[in-house]
Amino acid sequence: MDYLEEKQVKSGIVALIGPPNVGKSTLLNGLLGQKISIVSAKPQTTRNKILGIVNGDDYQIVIIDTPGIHNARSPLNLEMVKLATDSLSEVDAIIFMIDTTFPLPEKIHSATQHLQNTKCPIILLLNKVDLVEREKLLPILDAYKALFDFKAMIPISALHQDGTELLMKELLQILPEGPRLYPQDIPTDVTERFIASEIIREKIFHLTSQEVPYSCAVLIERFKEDEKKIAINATICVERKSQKGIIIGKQGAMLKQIGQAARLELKELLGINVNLKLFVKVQKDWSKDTRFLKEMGFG
Ligand SMILES: Nc1nc2c(ncn2[C@@H]2O[C@H](COP(=O)(O)OP(=O)(O)OP(=O)(O)O)[C@@H](O)[C@H]2O)c(=O)[nH]1
Ligand SMILES: [Mg+2]
Repeated sequence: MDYLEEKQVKSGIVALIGPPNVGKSTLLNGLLGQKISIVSAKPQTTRNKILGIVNGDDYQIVIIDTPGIHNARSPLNLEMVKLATDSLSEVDAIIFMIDTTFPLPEKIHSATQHLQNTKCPIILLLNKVDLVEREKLLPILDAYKALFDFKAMIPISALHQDGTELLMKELLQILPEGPRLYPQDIPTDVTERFIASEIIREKIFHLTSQEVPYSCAVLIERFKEDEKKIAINATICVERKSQKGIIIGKQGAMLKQIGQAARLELKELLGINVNLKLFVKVQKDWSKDTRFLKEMGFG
């Protein structure tokens, strides 16, 4: 068993935090070279902690992608923010990411508050620099320098994988020597079942608008693999009857579109044909229902 070998490498755990929609999940997927965390142009896409394990010959960096930190009110959002802030304890380093196109430090004050009590080194990533002119970067860097004593400040483009080498270099300087914490051949701790539910949720984020994606939770009812295919039955839980109509669409058109997009991507990700059946159910006000949230793994 590879992972029990005591070879000393640079190894440690890094929390990836920041406001919603700044590009955290995009960065994680880019560093891993494969998609494990869903991405959308809407804020609050990620709802769970997603662990990505980046391996090299002489390092292993375990990166925790987290939900965006914001001023949450609803029970679901409070749980999401708690997941993110709880992840700050017992890590070797923190990556705090901001979106350089929304650079104002005052706006992200609530997120930086959580950094005050941490003891480990914090790297500031200024993401989406592909969208800003270079000369605009300097004043932004200065503003953040005044706000907090970051170990390093790195402008990057997670989307174009620009600047990520510098990030890796910084992380390797920070991380201690030790044994690998995970086997070398697994990129994540999330199950294929979880990835299936997330990909379906991502398609809902891409294809629907307003409150609808936030009112959807996806439960995998069946996940059965044979030599030729994986059969997946999933239920999309919505909070109200009107949302059920939107998810199903005219003559089932929306549900069909969600199913097709999810099936195609799952086929590629899992490397096998996928037989996907989707159902829609009203689970009244589930995002405020602590019992349901517990069933979903929150709290
Ligand atoms: N132009 C540009 N867009 C980016 C970059 N990184 C991420 N994005 C886009 O920003 C949006 C949000 O990306 P995500 O990775 O989902 O952001 P997140 O921080 O994980 O968001 P939450 O999970 O909601 O907290 C998506 O539309 C991405 O394609 C970048 O470097 N440049
Ligand atoms: Mg995310």
